[in-house]
Amino acid sequence: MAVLNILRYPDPRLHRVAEPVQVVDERIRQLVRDMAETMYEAPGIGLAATQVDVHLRVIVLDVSESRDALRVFINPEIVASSEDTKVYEEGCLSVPGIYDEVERPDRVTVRALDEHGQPFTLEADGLLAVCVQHEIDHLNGRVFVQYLSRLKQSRIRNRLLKAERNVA
Ligand code: QAP
Ligand code: CO
Repeated sequence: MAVLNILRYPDPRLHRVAEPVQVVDERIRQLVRDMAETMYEAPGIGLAATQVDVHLRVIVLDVSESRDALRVFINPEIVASSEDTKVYEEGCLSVPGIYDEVERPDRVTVRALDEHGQPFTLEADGLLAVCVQHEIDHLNGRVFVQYLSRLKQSRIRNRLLKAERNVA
């Protein structure tokens, strides 16, 4: 197991579009274990492979209070979304210290493969629905700040670049 390095906005690698997983093999299961360890250590509730600079369609998330309900999504696809939307204050391990409101469909149906390559369908609402949509966005090269105004995006970019300089 290993804690992986998390890319930080505005790293251009966060905007790469991830490739589908061809075969769910031991290499993918090792990636899933490392991503889960990285998410729990952070701590966070969701992590996409893009955030650890692996451009494959793999997501881990755990929205439980008890931190013992890991969910794995390989090649996830949103097959249905509700008409009604909800606004939620989102954050991101790649955008530390920044939280802002994003409006998304309230409920989504997701199809994916699990870590054994078995297909499943999940009907998600609440925080799970927000999180799975946020993580699928990462696989498509989209970071939640891109839903905010240009002004907010440039403030966030400048704040994080400044923070990066201060640690170097
Ligand atoms: C995505 O985000 C998410 O700024 C997962 O300093 C977030 O795990 C989906 C985190 C909210 C839905 C709602 C953020 C940790 C963790 C920070 C995370 C930070 C430390 C974010
Ligand atoms: Co994120």
